[in-house]
Amino acid sequence: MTVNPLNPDHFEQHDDDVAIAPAQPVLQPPPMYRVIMLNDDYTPMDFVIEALETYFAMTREQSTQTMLAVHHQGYAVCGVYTRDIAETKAHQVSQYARDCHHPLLCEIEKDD
Ligand code: TYC
Repeated sequence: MTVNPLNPDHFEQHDDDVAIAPAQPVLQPPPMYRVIMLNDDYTPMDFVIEALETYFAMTREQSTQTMLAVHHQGYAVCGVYTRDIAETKAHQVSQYARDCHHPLLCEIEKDD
């Protein structure tokens, strides 16, 4: 008889009662990054409050408290995100401020 190796009926059985467990992928959570807002002497407080509401979905109360924390302490964390999202938000806020001729800046740092 001709043995066709592509015919499943002709496969030899070599499993010999060995059970093979399906591989369990080990998934790590992604590294997270803080978006930090920096104080300056020129950006109006109302502008900062509006930017925090727009880019970080804060309520008026949250954005006011965060603005005051930046104003008094020099900086505050606006949120913690994966790297791409943190970079995008920091860039959006800084670009919006530039477009409106304010020196407001955000930067990111790794959250550990
Ligand atoms: N210090 C600014 C002022 O007195 C207000 C301000 C708050 C600016 C927070 C930037 O990230 C900032 N007008």
